[in-house]
Amino acid sequence: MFRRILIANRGEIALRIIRAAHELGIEAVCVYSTADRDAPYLRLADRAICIGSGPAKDSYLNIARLMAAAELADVDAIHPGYGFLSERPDFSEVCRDCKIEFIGPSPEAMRRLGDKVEAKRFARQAKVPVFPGSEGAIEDEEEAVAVASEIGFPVIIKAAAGGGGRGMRVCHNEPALRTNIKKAKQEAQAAFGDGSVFIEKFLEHARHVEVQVLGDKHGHAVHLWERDCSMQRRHQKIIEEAPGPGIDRRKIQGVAENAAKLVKQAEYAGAATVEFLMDDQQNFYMLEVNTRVQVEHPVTEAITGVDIVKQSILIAAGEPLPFKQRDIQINGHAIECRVNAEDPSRDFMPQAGQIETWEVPGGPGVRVDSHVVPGYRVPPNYDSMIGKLIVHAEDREQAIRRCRRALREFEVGPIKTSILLHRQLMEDSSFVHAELDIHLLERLLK
Ligand code: MV4
Repeated sequence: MFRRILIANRGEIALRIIRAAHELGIEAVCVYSTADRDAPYLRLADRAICIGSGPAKDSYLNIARLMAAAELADVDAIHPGYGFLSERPDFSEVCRDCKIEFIGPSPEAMRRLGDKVEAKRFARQAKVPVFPGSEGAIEDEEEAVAVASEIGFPVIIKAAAGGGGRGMRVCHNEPALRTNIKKAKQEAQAAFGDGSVFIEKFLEHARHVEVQVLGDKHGHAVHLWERDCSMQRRHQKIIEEAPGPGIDRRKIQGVAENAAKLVKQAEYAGAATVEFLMDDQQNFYMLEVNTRVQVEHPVTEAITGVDIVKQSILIAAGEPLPFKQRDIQINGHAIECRVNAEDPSRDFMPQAGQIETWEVPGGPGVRVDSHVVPGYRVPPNYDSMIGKLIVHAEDREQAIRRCRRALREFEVGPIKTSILLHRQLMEDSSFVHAELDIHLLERLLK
């Protein structure tokens, strides 16, 4: 087992990883930028090392400085959290070269599943459903037109190296496809250093459903069921819940089991999320695989009782998964509300500055994951998420009631946050009736 790990991240996820490490009897070393120097969670770390200035490229994205800190602190492993370097195969590779365990997949497994064309190949092999479309990357305009005439319009062009909504173009007819294919390739080359693009059938109305998987280093993988993450704006999720409301359990069971098979066949060790769109007939189509722990992991922890962050550390240390698929049962319903330092009434303008009031809810079934305390200053350099409220109850209706209650208790000021919006969403009839769609939130905001 590891003696000491380094956390290559900040904020709530750094604190979440400190807590998991300490429960495992592992020392936690944090790194921080000068913008985070006064952050109180650093005092919970066994050691905190300054690695540079506020801009992420000079600190949390700077591999050389992170490796220097890891060497200085003599750690056995590095947890990347989410964002920053968490999905960079070159970082996983540098860790391996330095004989420091990367708490996440090998660079090879990360490359295999991080590339959307490759991931689709693994999906087909594992009988994970994908959208009809090109088998691999599209080489030229004629090939694109041929595939489109087979699957029919509308189609979507995606970058193999893209993700999270970057590098996509929807085409409704052949002339549009012809003009867009060249542009998409150039754009992908400029943005990701890889001009590979592929096309697939475009689905307009859908829900975003994702399956949590854990794979170990002994060839085992289990799924932890699904989350619905349809409540999003501009590819930023704002509410996530588990299990997916109204989803046929037999159907999702088959999809989730094959998602676990996909992860196993990719020889992937660590936490992974297989993302899907689900249409109104509850057909599933895989979008991509996220090769990291996700912001929304706590709703899955709530319904399964599995500590995903602890498991990710144990997997990296070479431990076999301590449970079988049949041990993973769903208990109740969980909802997560992301608390962002943003003003929803001003087009979600980021809010930096001092938080005076920070009164968090408590009581049965309420969890708040946050590094904020009264007097905390939100630095302007990073993303605006300052915490997460996670509620757990016996069913969705009770979870919504509990969520409303917790949101009433949650007071933050003077900076604006998404709490007021969450209070409104918990009363919205479409949300309450689980009439979910990836465009619902943007419709409600109009
Ligand atoms: C799609 C799609 C419709 N049809 N693919 C956006 C993020 C990236 N992971 C894939 N995305 C989409 N891919 C096909 N074939 C619609 C989206 C999409 C979306 C997906 C999930 C959550 C929110 C979304 C918002 C807009 C578009």
